[in-house]
Amino acid sequence: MRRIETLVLLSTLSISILASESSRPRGVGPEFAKFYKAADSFTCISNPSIKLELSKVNDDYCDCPDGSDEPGTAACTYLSALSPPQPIVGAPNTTFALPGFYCKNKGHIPNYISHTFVNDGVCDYEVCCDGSDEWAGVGGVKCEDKCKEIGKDWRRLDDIRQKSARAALKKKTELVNEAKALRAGVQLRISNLQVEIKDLEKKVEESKKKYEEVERSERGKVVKSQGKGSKVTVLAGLAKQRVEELRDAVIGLVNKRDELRNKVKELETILSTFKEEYNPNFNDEGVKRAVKSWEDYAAKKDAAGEVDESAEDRDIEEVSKADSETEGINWAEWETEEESDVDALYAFEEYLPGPVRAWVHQKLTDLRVLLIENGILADNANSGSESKAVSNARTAYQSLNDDLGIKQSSVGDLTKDLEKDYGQDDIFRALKDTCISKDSGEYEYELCWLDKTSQKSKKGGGNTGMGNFVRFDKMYFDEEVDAEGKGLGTGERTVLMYENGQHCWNGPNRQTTVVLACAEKDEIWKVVEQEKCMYRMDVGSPAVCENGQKKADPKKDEL
Ligand code: MAN
Repeated sequence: MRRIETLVLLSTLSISILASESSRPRGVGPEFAKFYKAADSFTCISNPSIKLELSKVNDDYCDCPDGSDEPGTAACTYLSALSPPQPIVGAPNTTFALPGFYCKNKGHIPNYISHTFVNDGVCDYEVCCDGSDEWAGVGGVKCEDKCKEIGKDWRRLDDIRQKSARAALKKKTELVNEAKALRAGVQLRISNLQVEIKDLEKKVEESKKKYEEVERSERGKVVKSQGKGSKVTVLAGLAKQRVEELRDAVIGLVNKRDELRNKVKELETILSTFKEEYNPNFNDEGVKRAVKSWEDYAAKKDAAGEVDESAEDRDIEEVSKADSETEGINWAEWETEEESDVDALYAFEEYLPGPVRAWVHQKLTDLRVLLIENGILADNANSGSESKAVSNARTAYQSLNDDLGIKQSSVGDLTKDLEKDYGQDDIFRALKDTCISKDSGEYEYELCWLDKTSQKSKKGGGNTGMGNFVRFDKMYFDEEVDAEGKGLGTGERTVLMYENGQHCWNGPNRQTTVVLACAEKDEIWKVVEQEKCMYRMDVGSPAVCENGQKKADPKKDEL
């Protein structure tokens, strides 16, 4: 298909301009008619110093440096960018004054075709449906006027396109409204949270105060040990346990000793009997040695005399007795704390009449706190045991404070979300977290709006990340739009950049350029891997439709 260089679609020509059509030279569009009105001469449009006879217009010879004297021929086509450079002697200006050869296209839409294609022997119905570009019949070519049928077909397709464009715009409006509602929802959540935070801050302050008060007043109280007790009491308990263990060990040893003593006595009796009864005439060396050893042992024992162990035995017996049976330690005395003077004062409260009791109690507590704070009394709070009242107050304070922290961080997150770029009209807020997918080649591709892109091989295996959304961008495209309206068309398009996907073996981290064009529904049209692991996704979405936007350049698909 031939590439048409310069085209200007003229769908809004005024009737008055059309009325003067017949008086214009061939190839002149209505907006240039005024330059060709003079009855006696023609002045080059961009070079008013050059005046020509009227017969020089469309005489297939290029006189004006801007080509304006040849609106209906290809004589000046060397002035176009595609023409080979041809230096024109003395030409001050080589910019073409006209956009092209004007095809009236009656029954369809008037259009300009590049002068290059005028009388080139090819019917360019895509642009000139009336065949007027081949007026000279070069090579015998005859281009009949097809504007009626082409125009009819175009209008039918245009009707579909317009309907689709209206539906797309309606969808877009819905998305914008949805995004507005979502934004309002976030704002509402923030303001609700702010009210809750204010209330909570008060409660936290109160509960903190309460906790500190309880802690302070508990400090002033005499803590009656529940279970663990004071250091002395604990020590007394441990000492009592240890003494009992040692006592048991002594008793065990005494029993063992008595057992061994009895065994020795028994053996001595056996050996003494043996010495009395053995036969000295029986010359057995072993027996003689044993008798001799026994005699030595007995002699040594006699020499040492009887050892009186009764005192020692008495001591052991005394130590082995329980403390309650002797004059030993009175553990009960150590195991219960003695009442302090302050305790006595507290006990004294009980004798006071009701109304006075509370007042006196408070005064006593304050006094005790004062004494603690001035280092005169020991601080119960440091004793390691916390009263239930203090721990309850602390838990209540901490839980309110934690709740406050959570709410404050939610407000932070939501505020950041409001500042985040969700595209024009905040529209992608409505699409965020939704995904669309497409089967293409050996992969299934997925696009999750403002989140990530991925591919999944049909042969199995997991998802491969093709990038995470980083930013919006704009890029210019000049591409085709198919009969169904799918394609990027011509113009600046919104682009979503997805970067830092899964690393590509021997390559970069995968990334995807998602190019958006207006469509009735969200749809991935095409995925191409332009370079290794660098993908481009062409996607249709109503989110990028513009009011009055020409959805597709009709130059290719309309005919
Ligand atoms: C996978 C896919 C392809 C990519 C190769 C690179 O097969 O992600 O798109 O080209 O890895 O090794």
